[in-house]
Amino acid sequence: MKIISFQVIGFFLILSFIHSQSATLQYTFVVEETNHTRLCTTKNVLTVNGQFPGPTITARRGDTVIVDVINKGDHNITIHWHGVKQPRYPWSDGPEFVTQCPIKPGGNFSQKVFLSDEEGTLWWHAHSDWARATIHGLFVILPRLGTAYPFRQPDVEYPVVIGEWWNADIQTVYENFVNGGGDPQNSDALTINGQPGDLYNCSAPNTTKFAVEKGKTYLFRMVNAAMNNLAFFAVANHSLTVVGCDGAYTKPLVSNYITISPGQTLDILLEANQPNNNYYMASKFFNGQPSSAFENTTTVAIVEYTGNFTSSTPPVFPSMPAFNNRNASFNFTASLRSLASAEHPIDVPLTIKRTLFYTLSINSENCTAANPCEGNRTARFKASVNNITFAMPKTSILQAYYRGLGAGIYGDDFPDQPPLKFNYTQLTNLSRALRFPETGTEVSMLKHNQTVELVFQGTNLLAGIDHPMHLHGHSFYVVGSGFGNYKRSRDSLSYNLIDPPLMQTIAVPQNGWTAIRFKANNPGVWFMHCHLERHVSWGMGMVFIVRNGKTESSRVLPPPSDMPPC
Ligand SMILES: *[C@@H]1O[C@H](CO)[C@@H](O)[C@H](O)[C@H]1NC(C)=O
Ligand SMILES: *[C@@H]1O[C@H](CO)[C@@H](O)[C@H](O)[C@H]1NC(C)=O
Ligand SMILES: *[C@@H]1O[C@H](CO)[C@@H](O)[C@H](O)[C@H]1NC(C)=O
Ligand SMILES: *[C@@H]1O[C@H](CO)[C@@H](O)[C@H](O)[C@H]1NC(C)=O
Ligand SMILES: *[C@@H]1O[C@H](CO)[C@@H](O)[C@H](O)[C@H]1NC(C)=O
Ligand SMILES: *[C@@H]1O[C@H](CO)[C@@H](O)[C@H](O)[C@H]1NC(C)=O
Ligand SMILES: *[C@@H]1O[C@H](CO)[C@@H](O)[C@H](O)[C@H]1NC(C)=O
Ligand SMILES: *[C@@H]1O[C@H](CO)[C@@H](O)[C@H](O)[C@H]1NC(C)=O
Ligand SMILES: *[C@@H]1O[C@H](CO)[C@@H](O)[C@H](O)[C@H]1NC(C)=O
Ligand SMILES: *[C@@H]1O[C@H](CO)[C@@H](O)[C@H](O)[C@H]1NC(C)=O
Ligand SMILES: *[C@@H]1O[C@H](CO)[C@@H](O)[C@H](O)[C@H]1NC(C)=O
Ligand SMILES: *[C@@H]1O[C@H](CO)[C@@H](O)[C@H](O)[C@H]1NC(C)=O
Ligand SMILES: [Cu+2]
Repeated sequence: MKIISFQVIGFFLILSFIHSQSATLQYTFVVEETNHTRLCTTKNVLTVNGQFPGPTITARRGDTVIVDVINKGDHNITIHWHGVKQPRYPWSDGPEFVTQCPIKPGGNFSQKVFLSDEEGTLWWHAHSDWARATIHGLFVILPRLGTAYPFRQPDVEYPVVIGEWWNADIQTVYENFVNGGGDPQNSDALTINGQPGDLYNCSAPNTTKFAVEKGKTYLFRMVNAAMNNLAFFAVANHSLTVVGCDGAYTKPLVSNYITISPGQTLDILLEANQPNNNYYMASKFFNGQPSSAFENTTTVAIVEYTGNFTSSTPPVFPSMPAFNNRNASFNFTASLRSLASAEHPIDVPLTIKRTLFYTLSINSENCTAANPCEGNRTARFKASVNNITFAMPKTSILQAYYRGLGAGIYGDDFPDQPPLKFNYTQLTNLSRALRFPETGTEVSMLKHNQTVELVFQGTNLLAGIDHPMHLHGHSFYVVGSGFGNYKRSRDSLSYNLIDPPLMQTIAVPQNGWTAIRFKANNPGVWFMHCHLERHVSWGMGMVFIVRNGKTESSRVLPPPSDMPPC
């Protein structure tokens, strides 16, 4: 008897030990060229472990994930864990030349990924040139053992990764884009889980399929991993219930369509409550700027009910907003709310110590004999934040900062306000002279624990367009947004300080503004940039350095011994 009851007690001790304990998980990512066939084109693409999209990482809240990244490709590479804050440990964050030098061909880097309060769906991707086109995958963060989802337990979970496929080599696409100075070549297809779907030639047999059973509930873990556009998404005849965004839970939001920007993630419940049939799931780009060059294609997958029935052919197609419906895009994003429950409380900064106002602009730079553009262009595109085009240094800002060797590599004068006030969203006759930005590598220094409000203001300098702004190292509360010019005396009154969504990537609306708040409680060097790849390549980015706190436990941890050298 005694022994048995001792064993029972021991069993419970082990259980409670498991409940409170975080795990350390191990993954190996081999970066290598592997052949893939899409649109009747077979080509070598840079992948992780041969997969496009790459492998899904699955962990639990608070776990540590060690990923050994081994570069067997012929391209410099870095990997970023998008949305993971990495408390006090920017060393593994990944943006090339911001927190590390790239892993060169033949090199390797063991990256420690420290989860903290993230829960839901995030993703990982390359952060080096345009390699993320094919190097990306989901990062699933389950609740801690013994805790449950704050919504109905789904019967099945499915990944939904929206991506893009180029028949041409992506590095060549990137180099032509940089050297030419114009827009990049459009991709040849949008994809769902790597497949274009049967609206594209030569793609029907491999269309992605999701088996569903009437009466069951499905959780779609979704990311927009596309390079250059926001996307609309819908499933025919089914409403979608959003329950999470960017690795944090939201109040259930029911909608017939969703908008998702590059970098953003959504957790979406779908109830299989329709007559047995096949239904298309579809996604297409959103772009408020109608132009002939706009990539106007649609990717589909098929939601297939199980059982015996005669399916509609083709499957039922969903209705989605028109590709340029900016109200539909804005309305969806502005409808997201934090769950803000007792189990998942929020902590919106109410007293602000630092107020920032950043303009986001598309700019111009004249082509000159000394700085020529291939082809016949007279000017190349640039982009800026507060009129500064971010110049990527040749060595890691974090390494320079940590060693106190920043001088000559970056300046710490990134301005809190734009240099000029003008009618940012004026539709016509904006002075051409405003188009030419300055270039520099400027960081903005934030004190430890400083509460920050940052208003992004989109401008119409060359072209107004949505900018999905992404901040590394922190999540932020999106407290307000609107079209037109931000006016503090009016717009701050309408802030949502009760249940604003907690995000790391927010689409600042075309010719509009978005206000975010966060606490700079994570010491380190953190990139902030537009997640449209062409815009960040044109220089729409800047860097925050969050200073160390006073205590040992609020300082940046030392670097690992295997940091790749420049
Ligand atoms: C990959 O595809 C290329 C182009 O079709 C071909 O030359 C090469 O042999 C293929 N490699 C492998 C390993 O299949
Ligand atoms: C990683 O790089 C180190 C240093 O070059 C080398 O000693 C080691 O063998 C490499 N490991 C792998 C798995 O490639
Ligand atoms: C499919 O192929 C046909 C014939 O080659 C071509 O005319 C058409 O434009 C292609 N459609 C797409 C979507 O690529
Ligand atoms: C479908 O995928 C298989 C396996 O990757 C590939 O061999 C085949 O060419 C693809 N079919 C089409 C039509 O793309
Ligand atoms: C986009 O495609 C749809 C359907 O093919 C077509 O009706 C629409 O005119 C196209 N829009 C543009 C801007 O090309
Ligand atoms: C967006 O919301 C506004 C205000 O609720 C409404 O007037 C408008 O019709 C909505 N637009 C779309 C496209 O849903
Ligand atoms: C660029 O070229 C245009 C047209 O030649 C000229 O008006 C403008 O001043 C130039 N801008 C700069 C910054 O040199
Ligand atoms: C540049 O202009 C010339 C003359 O108009 C034309 O022949 C040539 O094709 C153009 N080159 C490019 C790359 O557009
Ligand atoms: C700014 O530009 C917008 C759009 O062209 C216009 O409606 C508005 O009246 C302008 N505001 C001011 C203060 O000139
Ligand atoms: C950006 O700075 C340049 C150089 O000082 C200036 O000519 C231009 O007017 C500025 N533009 C804006 C929008 O501030
Ligand atoms: C910031 O807050 C954290 C947690 O409350 C605390 O540990 C740290 O010392 C604070 N830093 C400073 C500089 O006060
Ligand atoms: C790879 O990165 C190193 C810096 O670490 C740089 O010197 C080199 O030019 C890069 N190679 C390529 C192909 O970009
Ligand atoms: Cu942008």
